[in-house]
Amino acid sequence: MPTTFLYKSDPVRGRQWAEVFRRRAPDIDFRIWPDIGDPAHVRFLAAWEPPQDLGALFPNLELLFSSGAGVDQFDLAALPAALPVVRMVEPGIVRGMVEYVTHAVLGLHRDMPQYRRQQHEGQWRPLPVRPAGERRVGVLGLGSLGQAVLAQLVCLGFDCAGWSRSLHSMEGVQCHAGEEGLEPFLARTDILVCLLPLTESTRGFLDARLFSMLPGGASLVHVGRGPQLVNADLLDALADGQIGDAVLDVTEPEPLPPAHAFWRHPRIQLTPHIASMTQPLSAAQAVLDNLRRFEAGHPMIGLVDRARGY
Ligand code: NDP
Ligand code: OXD
Repeated sequence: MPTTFLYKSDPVRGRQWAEVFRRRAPDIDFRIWPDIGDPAHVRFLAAWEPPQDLGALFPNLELLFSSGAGVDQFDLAALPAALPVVRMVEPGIVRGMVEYVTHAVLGLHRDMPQYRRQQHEGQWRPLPVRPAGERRVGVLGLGSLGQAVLAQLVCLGFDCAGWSRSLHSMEGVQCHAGEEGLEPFLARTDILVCLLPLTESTRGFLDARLFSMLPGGASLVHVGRGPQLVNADLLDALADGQIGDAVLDVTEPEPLPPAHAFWRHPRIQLTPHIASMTQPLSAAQAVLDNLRRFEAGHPMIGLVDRARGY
């Protein structure tokens, strides 16, 4: 039976995936939704939003790839129980995130938000420069993105720590884990970066309780998912100075309604969920490498644990 790889995401990027498959895997019939061909031939699907009722639509589907790093857009409980789900781990998305977070952390470290406010008020007022080694950066989430970001921040000389569900070990990074590791991790964090996946345990995680465990005036860089942040708690923490500045790439909802308080807040910098994006050429190659692993019976990179939700 012929093998179809079906792509259901941005069609412009899909055409770049098609070119990689044409060169590297001419044996696979690569198709872009809605041109599905014979549904019985579809063994592999890459999607941001998969179609409803996958099991009935594609009876021979063997793998579902997310076209992005997150899988929270999938209703995991509604997918066929035995279908393996694989998130996107590819060098392009990692590089983009390293650039974005490094830029945000350096900006906060060198007081750029404060200088912008001063410029607005016509004030020429130098602030003391603190060496990077005296700035404590903490990253929530030590997955493929959190670890790459930390490796770069360590190179820049920041005092770095990370927090995850299970305990990790990273050169130059103080690693903490689990509920008992959260308080000591937050207590030593001047710039907090959130790179957690959205799951039932991380929804609403960035709230008043968490902010109260940070040193007063700490900053937030949020690049995980909007629903992890309790918007009203951030506004309160900014109002009372518990949080000094926030850089938000993700919000709930996206986009924010025109009257939302975040748009014009003097201590919030917003970007429209662009911290990082899957790069089509390296993504198609990473997916093909995973397909080869799957066919050889080897573990795939980025296989989702459906019970954990990431
Ligand atoms: P990974 O799955 O590789 O890593 C997730 C990390 O979070 C792991 O270290 C995991 O711990 C930790 N974690 C998960 N749940 C918990 C929890 N309840 N308590 C403590 N730690 C937890 O994900 P990636 O690094 O690839 O991506 C992270 C997220 O970044 C994505 O899910 C997505 O939401 C976001 N993202 C945002 C983008 C943007 O443009 N803004 C672009 C790409 C991704 P452990 O290691 O112990 O399993
Ligand atoms: C992703 C994203 O998960 O773009 O890839 O947020």
